Amino acid sequence: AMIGDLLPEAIRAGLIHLHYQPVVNLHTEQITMVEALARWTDPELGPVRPDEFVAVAEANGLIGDLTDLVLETAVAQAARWARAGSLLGVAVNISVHDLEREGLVGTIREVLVRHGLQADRLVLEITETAVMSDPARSHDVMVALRRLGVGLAIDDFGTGHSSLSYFRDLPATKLKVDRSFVHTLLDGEDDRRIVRAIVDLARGKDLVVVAEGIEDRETFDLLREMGVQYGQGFFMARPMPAADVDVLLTTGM
Ligand code: G
Ligand code: G
Ligand code: NA
Ligand code: MN
Repeated sequence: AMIGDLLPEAIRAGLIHLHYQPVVNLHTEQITMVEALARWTDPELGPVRPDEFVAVAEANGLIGDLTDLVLETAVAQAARWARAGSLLGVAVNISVHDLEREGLVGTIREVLVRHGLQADRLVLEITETAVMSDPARSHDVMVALRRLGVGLAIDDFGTGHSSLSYFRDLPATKLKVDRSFVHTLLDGEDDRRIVRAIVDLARGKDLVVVAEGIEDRETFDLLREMGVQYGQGFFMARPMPAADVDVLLTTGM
């Protein structure tokens, strides 16, 4: 069987589970939030890569159901952390197709209320490319989501095509610097100039900057010195089950 044949049942049966990757304050080195990342191991296919099954879900009209499952699981987990006295926020990736859904904002409100989670504990990550596929529509949806109180991160920032005038009015709370700029940061001045420019743009709009894909101490230190507040990457922590996040929270990074 193929991914497309097995995915509907995997979603229906809740066989997609989540790993959580810590986002770390580069100054305090504390975990401030986690990004939820979907994982699926099929009995027949074995582990299926998320970029593959997300693409299949988008192509087969299943992405709404997948996003709902991820939202439900991640919000339930964040509510558990909140009840345990943790301040941990959770980020969920949403697809370009989710932005086109009529009921998206209502669904998110309903899930938050049902789990008793404060809206500001949830961040939705939207890639810059998704935002720019229908800039006017994206803007309206983002404004409605901000009214709800959830955070909005522009994912893979720097790889899409937003103009500076669109950026000026962007109702986001966070920029995630794409890991293609972070990877080669130590190699030369070009990527450093780009990251500095992003930090500068963000400061002007009171946006939080998160660097993705930090894989070594040198890059971590350089980003902190450049004024980036938060980071994510294999150097600090890989995506992991919620129980392993609990261990990190009690023992420290
Ligand atoms: O999780 P990485 O570990 O391999 O994820 C690969 C890609 O799949 C990334 O681009 C990531 O954003 C995407 N992805 C992972 N989980 C989800 C999800 O729940 N929803 C969406 N839309 N994309 C996801
Ligand atoms: O931005 P996006 O949602 O695509 O990011 C999630 C993806 O990035 C996941 O596939 C995750 O496993 C991956 N990722 C997280 N940290 C690192 C890292 O330090 N290096 C690399 N190469 N990938 C990372
Ligand atoms: Na993301
Ligand atoms: Mn990204």
